[in-house]
Amino acid sequence: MGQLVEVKVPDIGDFKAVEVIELLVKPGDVVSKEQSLITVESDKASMEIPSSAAGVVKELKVKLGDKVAEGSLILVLEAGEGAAAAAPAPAPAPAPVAAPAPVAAPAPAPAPAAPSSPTGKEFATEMVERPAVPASAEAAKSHASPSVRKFARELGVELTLIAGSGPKGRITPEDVRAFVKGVMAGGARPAAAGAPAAAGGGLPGLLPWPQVDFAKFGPIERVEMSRIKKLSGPNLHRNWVTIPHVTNHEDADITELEAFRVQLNKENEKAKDVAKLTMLAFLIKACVATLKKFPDFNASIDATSGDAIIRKSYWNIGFAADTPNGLVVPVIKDADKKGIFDIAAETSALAAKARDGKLAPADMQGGTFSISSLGGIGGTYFTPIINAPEVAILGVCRSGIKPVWDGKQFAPRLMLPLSLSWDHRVVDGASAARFNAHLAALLSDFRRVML
Ligand code: CAO
Repeated sequence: MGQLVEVKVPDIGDFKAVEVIELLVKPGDVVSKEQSLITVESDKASMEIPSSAAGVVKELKVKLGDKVAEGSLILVLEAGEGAAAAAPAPAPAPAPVAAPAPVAAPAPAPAPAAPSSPTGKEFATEMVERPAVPASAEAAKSHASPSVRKFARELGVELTLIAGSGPKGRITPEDVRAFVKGVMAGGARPAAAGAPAAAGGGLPGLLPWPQVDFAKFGPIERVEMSRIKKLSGPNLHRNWVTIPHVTNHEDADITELEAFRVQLNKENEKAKDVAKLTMLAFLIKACVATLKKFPDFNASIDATSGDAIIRKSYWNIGFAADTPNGLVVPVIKDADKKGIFDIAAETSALAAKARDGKLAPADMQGGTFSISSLGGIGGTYFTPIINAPEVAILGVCRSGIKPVWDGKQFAPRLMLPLSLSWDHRVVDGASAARFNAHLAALLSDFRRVML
């Protein structure tokens, strides 16, 4: 049996009682000299305490939450072959890493390289001013020990994307593993897909989501989200946070168009197999004509390179359908080749299928542009979320009679509120304004759709 060696906390400067927040070894582990044994934390910094000798861990003398200072016994080692057992070498310097708060504050210029055996005073200064080198400035704010940082670096994981589950939001090795597993399993970040509960929905730099015991304030009911909501939520979240959305609003004068629609429906009231014409069907047709004039709105960003726009020479228009189980977006394929009656019949069939939960995946694929119409419900304007990988979506609200100046007087006109959200990486405000103006012109004189 090798000689027993006591490994103690070395000189850690002015820090008198630092808390043990991580045990990096357990009895039976073989450790090498300078291998990190425990992580301790003061209110300013955390650091790993390295071993002064090589050997096998016989007994841990500290537990999580203990307060230690210079000279505190960490563990007993059975010295290995060739280990400096009898006269252990002076303990190597602990590896410091600044805690989140001090790093977030403006830091003084980095200190010059530390001496190999810093004195307590020098080391204390070093802890605050020289954090372990993080992958990025943002990562420096993440709360993680040097070994976890090293582990994350080895796996190429950005620490800012991980919500720490340890005390004070500390990122543990298990958090890093769970993050990698989550990414491998489906691309969704655990924090984003699972719940906002983790930390700001997995977004870097955000505060943790508030954890409130709602039952403390009154009766509550927990309702499981529908399958559609569970699937669409993460998609909407991704689209909202990753696409730079801008929404342009416009009013279209649909006085004549609505009169035409009502007249046609009246004419066909008794006809069998003729679909009721809806404003949505006219909108789809007018959008196709507008998209042909502004092809960058019927496009996607090339996802492989990210530096090209793929314009599509087909016009498949999705429309948001509200169902008891949540929102779905069936797609009218080749809307450019279909007449308004066909489009009206198809939207009504797809909407019925959606309400019955019978849409097939193919019914919702291949869209190039979407429309979200709340016209039958109400509202004035809203900001629809772009349905990626599309780059624009038209929101439509309830039309109403408004006084419109015709050059001589105010005339009562039926105005349709339009809200176009667009991806600022692909299009800009000027083209969005032109898109809306063109669409509004088509709706106010539908004959122009044929031109
Ligand atoms: N202004 C005023 N009235 C309108 C209108 C508009 N823009 N659009 C429709 N209406 C009226 C119609 O005239 C019709 O009235 P009548 O019954 O008196 O004829 C009524 O509203 C219903 O319209 P509709 O049958 O034509 O249905 P629709 O085309 O408005 O809607 C569909 C079809 C599938 C789009 C709709 O059922 C739906 O699900 N809408 C909600 C979409 C949604 O949730 N979007 C939000 C997404 S973001 O969360």
